[in-house]
Amino acid sequence: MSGKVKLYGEPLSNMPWEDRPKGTNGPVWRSERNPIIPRDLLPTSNSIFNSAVVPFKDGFAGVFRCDNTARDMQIHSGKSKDAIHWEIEPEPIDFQYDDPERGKSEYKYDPRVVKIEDRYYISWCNGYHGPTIGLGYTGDFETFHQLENAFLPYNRNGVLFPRKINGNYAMLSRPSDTGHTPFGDIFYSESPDMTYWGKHRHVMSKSDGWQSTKIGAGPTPIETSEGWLMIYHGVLTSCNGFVYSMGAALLDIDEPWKVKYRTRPYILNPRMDYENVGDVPNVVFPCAALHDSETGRIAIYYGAADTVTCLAFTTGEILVDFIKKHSV
Ligand code: BMA
Repeated sequence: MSGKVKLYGEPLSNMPWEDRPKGTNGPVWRSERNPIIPRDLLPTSNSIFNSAVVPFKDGFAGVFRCDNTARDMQIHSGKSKDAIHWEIEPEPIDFQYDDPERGKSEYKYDPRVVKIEDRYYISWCNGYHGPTIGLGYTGDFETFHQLENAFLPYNRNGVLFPRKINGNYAMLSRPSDTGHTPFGDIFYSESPDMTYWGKHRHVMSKSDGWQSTKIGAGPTPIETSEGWLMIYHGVLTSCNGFVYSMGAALLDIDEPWKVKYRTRPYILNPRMDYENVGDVPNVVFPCAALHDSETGRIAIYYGAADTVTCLAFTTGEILVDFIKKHSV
């Protein structure tokens, strides 16, 4: 790639891309095709948002948050040739498990997906006597296996790193409470086996402005020559309710609980109609990012207004430069 910031990982020349529109200078710009997934792509869906995608074979696969018209929250798998037009399975993912207690799930939402070695791991917010972090995996996006919940309730926004760190699997999460949490910091945990999680470390707290109420990790962190690039959401409490924006930070490669830089301004905030109007207004909520190690291009997938799924673009060079120049 050009410039000096290197994104590690596989080349991904078939990922979606749109150049930054002339006359704009923000670090992240929206797809002109937004929203790429309408709320009613499935006949039974009330909304499809806060969803995750990964490269798969010669195309892409994903796990989608589909709230149905009874307002049950479930996750569905899907496939795509171009990562823009999606075929989503009409039925929720039917996880396999041998211990019935392990499979208990009152609801599932906000999935993330990451390939680690030869498996695609899925993390989501799982209802088990309150929200906690559900974990599962698949090799083919046909058969899915459910693992133990990573933590006790209450926890949300569990995001796995794409490789082991210090010999262990690693995850970011956001301990919380039973309801629509009015607080929350990001923590880091490690596991030797994806079952037992420990070595918990505090990563970062809420700050001021757009991230003054709570924060939570978003897409799988991207390994770069400048540290782990973590895109996250931050929440401000306005007199009209919560406002969800997007920010970014650089974490130490070997000790990711150490924050090197973090943006004081947001990198994207709700300002388009599809972000300001919907089931929950004023929300941009990132859950996935594709990147191409050759060109440094990044495509961010985010839910808008808890209703539809959208796409935005940046590059490693532009985003890392912005984070460093505008750090808290
Ligand atoms: C959070 C989660 C997200 C949602 C956001 C805004 O607590 O429930 O799924 O997008 O609230 O409603």
